[in-house]
Order: sequence, then structure tokens, then C-alpha cells
Amino acid sequence: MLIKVKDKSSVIVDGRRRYMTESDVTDESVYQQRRQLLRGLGFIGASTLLWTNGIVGSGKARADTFKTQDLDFAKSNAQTVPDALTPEAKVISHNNFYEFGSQKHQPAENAQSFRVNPWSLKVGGEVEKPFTLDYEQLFSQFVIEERIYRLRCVEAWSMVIPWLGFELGKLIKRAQPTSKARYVAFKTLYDPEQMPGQRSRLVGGGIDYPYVEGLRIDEAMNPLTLLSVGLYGKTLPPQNGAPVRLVVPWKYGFKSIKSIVEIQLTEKQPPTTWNILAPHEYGFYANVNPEVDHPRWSQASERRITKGGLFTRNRIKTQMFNGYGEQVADLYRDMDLSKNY
Ligand SMILES: Nc1nc2c(c(=O)[nH]1)N[C@H]1C(S)=C(S)[C@@H](COP(=O)(O)O)O[C@H]1N2
Ligand SMILES: [Mo]
Repeated sequence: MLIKVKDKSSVIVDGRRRYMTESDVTDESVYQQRRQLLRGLGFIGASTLLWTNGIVGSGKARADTFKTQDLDFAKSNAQTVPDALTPEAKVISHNNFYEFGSQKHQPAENAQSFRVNPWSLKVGGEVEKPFTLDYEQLFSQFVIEERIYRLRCVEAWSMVIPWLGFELGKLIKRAQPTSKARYVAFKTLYDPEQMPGQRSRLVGGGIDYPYVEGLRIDEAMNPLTLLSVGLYGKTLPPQNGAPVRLVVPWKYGFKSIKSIVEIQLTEKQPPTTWNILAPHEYGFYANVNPEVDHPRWSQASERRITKGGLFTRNRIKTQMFNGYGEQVADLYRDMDLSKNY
């Protein structure tokens, strides 16, 4: 499996074709400086075939069996936050991915043999030009940027994650939506053979799979909305939604659907998994809002997952739209957010 972001000369190493990267031709520090410069100029570097062993999760979970690959990317200065990053070991070992079990440690334990290549992401529905991306095209068709975003789970914990990906809006534009397209519907892979949560309601938290999500088209086109293919400089580990997942940073985490196989433009508002499960608790919009409590708990504050153990004091105030109000408040100016939760 190789990820070829741009055409590069290739060499054969140990009997395998290997694409040259910057690090092959320069020494490491020069490579880093050059990469910095290229990023500053708005170029992306090219990638890779550096197999990494990943990182061992903090707990018992062996989150490192799956092989991620280094990805090169353009650093975006515009989309970052001043908050400290959540350590990678926690990002990849404390997950919600009910297809692999409903407890936080289970996805990292149960998803390590998940097959991400070959993959097929279908883009269709109310569009002039439907298309499909295969695994390599997920990394080669759009410029990969780094975006450092807060992720606020509806359960009142949060992380700060350096994602790699591209704007969903760019993919949608390529498909040329028709005038009927008002919403965007997303679907996760359905593969009970690989996903124990899809075989057993007990493991899968009672969800009717496949997991589905949706956005209004103006939300989908907002430049913050990301299709992520990596984090911490590497391709996504399966527990975080490999090979491609949505990231909508101003909404509760459950909107950020993982391991997507289908994106459909639609005329009608699509059904969404948590709304189907408990409509009075989880709305279609699910914007982070400290003033609208969950029926069973407050949303005024959150536990920020940082360095330090479980009992580190790290309770912080939750911000309206997770701190992204400047970019997104306009989308909702005529709406009652306590009704459209
Ligand atoms: N297919 C699918 N996508 C999903 C989920 C899931 O269970 N299945 N959980 C959601 C929830 S509740 C959260 S908080 C985020 C967690 O993303 P992370 O594990 O990468 O932090 O993924 C979201 N995407
Ligand atoms: Mo969540």
C-alpha cells in the first residue's frame, strides 16, 4: 500500500517500489527547515512511504498494531487554536466508535485489523457529476492541510487535535450540486464481519447501523468543515475513523462521522443516528451550546483531556459554537437554538 500525494521519482527498496521523499535526499534538519519553508510558501510537500509504528496507547489498549503512514501537508496558519494539544496517545486510545464497542478503550483494541485499503468513497445524489474516490485518491485529489481544532463530545469531555485533511466544500464543488441540493448525507461503512458492534446490539450500543449523519449544505460548505484523512502527521488510525472521516468543530463530536463510504447531496433533511436513537436528547443541528443543557446533564463546562492523569483538574467553560462563533454564528441567525438543538 502506498500513498502517493504527488508524482515523485521512485526507487526500489528491499524489493518494493518506494517514492522518494524530501527526507531521502537531504539530512533530517535540512529537511525540516525546507519543509517549514515550503509550507510557508503555501506548497505542500509530497509523501511518503515511511512506515511508522504508531504510538502505544496510554492504557492496556494496543493502539499501535495498525500501521499508519506519514503524510505530508500544508500547515494552515488560519485554523488553529491557542489551547494545548491533547497528547497523541490519548487521541488514539480514548474514542467513541460504537461499531467497535461502546466503551472508550474498545475501538483502539478492536479496530486494529480493520481494512482501509481498498476503500471506496461514493459522492452522488443531487449532483451533476457524481464520482468515486479510491484509497489513494483520498490523499491525492485535494491539498492536505493541517487544522488544529477543538473536539467537544456531547458527553462533556473535549480534546484538541491536529487533523490532516481537506475542506468538504472542495469535494462538494467538484460534484457540482444541482439546485435541489439542500443537505448532505453521510454514511459509515457497514461490515458486520469487521465491526463487532454491528453484529451485536450489546456491543454496538443499540444503534441501527450503518451510522449516518447529515449537514445542511451551507454548513457543509463552511470552510471549517473538514474531511479528515489523518492526525498528528500521519494517516488516521482505524479507531479515529480511517481512512476518511468528517470533522465539524463547532458541533458535538457525534456529527463527525467516521470511516465514510458515501456522501449524498439531498433535497430533504437526512436522518441522523443519534437523533433516531433519542430525538429529545440529540438534535439534527447539535451545535455546541453551553446554554442548552442535555436533558440529563449540563453543557456549561467540559473536561479537557490533556497531559496528566484522569484526575487532573481540567474543567473548563464550554464556549458557544465551541469557540468558532465568528465563523459560523451567521449560519443560525434566524433560528431558535434551544428548539434546534
Ligand atoms: N461511525 C461512527 N462515527 C462516529 C462515532 C461512532 O460511534 N460511529 N462516534 C462519534 C462521537 S460520539 C465522537 S465524540 C467522535 C469521536 O471521535 P474520536 O474518537 O476521533 O475522538 O466520533 C464520532 N463519530
Ligand atoms: Mo461524542
